[in-house]
Amino acid sequence: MERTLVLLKPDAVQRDLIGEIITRLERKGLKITGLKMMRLSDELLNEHYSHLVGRSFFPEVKSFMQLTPVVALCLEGVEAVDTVRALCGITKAREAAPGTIRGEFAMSVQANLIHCSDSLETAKAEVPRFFKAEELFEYKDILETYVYNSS
Ligand code: IDP
Repeated sequence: MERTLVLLKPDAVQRDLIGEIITRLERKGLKITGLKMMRLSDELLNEHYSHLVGRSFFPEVKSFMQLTPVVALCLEGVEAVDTVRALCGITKAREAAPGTIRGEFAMSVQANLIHCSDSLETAKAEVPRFFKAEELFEYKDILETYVYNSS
């Protein structure tokens, strides 16, 4: 099982798409092991988007991510990182594939609704960045047998 981090960005919150997006992730078979609403501090955003520090649009990304609280999720599943990435679609939302979250609901590069970890290594850093150990839960999902069957 892998864990991955998802953030529902301020445009998802403002556009009342929280439920729609979580429903898609749940229905795919991903297990929610952490879920909360939070405001992102400057410090947290500098760390989270450290690969964008120095880019001309970085200040805009930061102020955009602070427009409203975001919804943070930790999702668990077999190959969860790549699976969630595929469900989200590419960064430039208007070119994201139909059927993906960004492809179905967004047109912008910046306001693209959702963040998800881009690799297992990143996920291992991002989950504890947003969730304390006591905010993550282990429980038995009775549908798991059917979600994966044998593989
Ligand atoms: P990702 O979110 O698809 O992994 P990253 O390259 O890590 O993409 O960029 C992080 C976020 O920064 C994007 O989701 C988007 O909101 C914003 N961003 C990326 N490139 C641009 C840009 O050229 N202009 C404005 N915002 C951008």
